[in-house]
Amino acid sequence: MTNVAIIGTEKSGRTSLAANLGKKGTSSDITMYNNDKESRKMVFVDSHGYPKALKSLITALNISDIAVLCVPPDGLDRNNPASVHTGECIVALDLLGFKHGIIALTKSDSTPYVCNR
Ligand SMILES: Nc1nc2c(ncn2[C@@H]2O[C@H](COP(=O)(O)OP(=O)(O)OP(=O)(O)O)[C@@H](O)[C@H]2O)c(=O)[nH]1
Ligand SMILES: [Mg+2]
Repeated sequence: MTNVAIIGTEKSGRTSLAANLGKKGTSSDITMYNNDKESRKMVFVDSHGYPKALKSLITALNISDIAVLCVPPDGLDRNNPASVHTGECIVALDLLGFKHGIIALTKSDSTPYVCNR
């Protein structure tokens, strides 16, 4: 079984991604989305309580083998107050020793690409 943490800022598309990858199961500080269809059983762990509850992020990461960091179009924009949580997620990944992972550019259909330079 492989557990995959789905993390990121508020409204970064975490639940939509997890719900597309698995079937909703147990829910507490985190919500499990199970996928038994592949040869390897997968559990996608939605850290849905974060950023309100830091515990949700830490629990999701602690029980997972790999993490997907959801970054929406304004997820690294300094004018977006929520972007600090993208940074906090990166620090948490580093402190918990995640050496590899996936960055999902979520909601990429919602904003046309804008280059300021
Ligand atoms: N346009 C667009 N909207 C999306 C996409 N994914 C999610 N959304 C919308 O973005 C909003 C937030 O998505 P969620 O999946 O709830 O994101 P979340 O990180 O779980 O949000 P919270 O748990 O409420 O913090 C919802 O209104 C979704 O319908 C996408 O790929 N494109
Ligand atoms: Mg959610």
